[in-house]
Amino acid sequence: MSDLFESTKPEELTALVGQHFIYTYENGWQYEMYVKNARTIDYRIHAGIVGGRWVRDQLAHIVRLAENVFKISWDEPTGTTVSVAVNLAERRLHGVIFFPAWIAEDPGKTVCFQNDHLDRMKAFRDAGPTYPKLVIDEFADITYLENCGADNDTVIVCPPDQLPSGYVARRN
Ligand code: FER
Repeated sequence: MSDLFESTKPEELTALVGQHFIYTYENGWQYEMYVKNARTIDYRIHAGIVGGRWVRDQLAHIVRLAENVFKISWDEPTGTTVSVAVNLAERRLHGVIFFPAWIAEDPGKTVCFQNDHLDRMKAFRDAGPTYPKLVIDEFADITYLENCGADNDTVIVCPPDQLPSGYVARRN
C-alpha cells in the first residue's frame, strides 16, 4: 500500500546515504543529522526551542532532486513534520518545520531520547492541541560534513550534552 505513496529510489541516493552533517539555521538553531539508509535518519538537536532532543531510526522519505541535491521529509511521533532540502555541493540546506501547537506552547515536552518515550510522545500528539501549527522555514549552512557509511550505529549514540567538548564546533 505505501508503495503507492512513496518514490524512494535507493539507487539515486548513494551520494547522500552515509552522510553525517552538522548545520546551523539562520535563526541560530543547530542540528545534526545522519542519513543511515534510503529510508532512515538519526539526529540530534543542539540548539533551538527543542535543543537536547535526539532520535534514532526515524523513518523518512528521501529523494534526489538534482545532482547532490536531496529532499528528506518525515512525520515525527510527536506530530511535528519536517522537510529538509540538502545541497551537498554548496553545503547549504533549507528546512521547513511544522510544529503542532502543543509543542510551540511547551517545547520542553519533546526534549528527550525519543526512542525511549514513543508512547508518551504519541499520547501528547493525540492530546494536542495540534492547531494552529507553528511553521518555521529557514536556510542553514552545513559546518561539518563526513561520510560514515550506511547503517552505522555508532554515529548518533548519546545525548547532545554528553558529547566531547568542541564536537559541534568542528568545521571542515
Ligand atoms: C531539522 C529541523 C527540524 C531536523 C529536525 C527537526 C534533524 C525537528 C525535529 C523535531 O523537533 O521533532 O533539520 O533535522
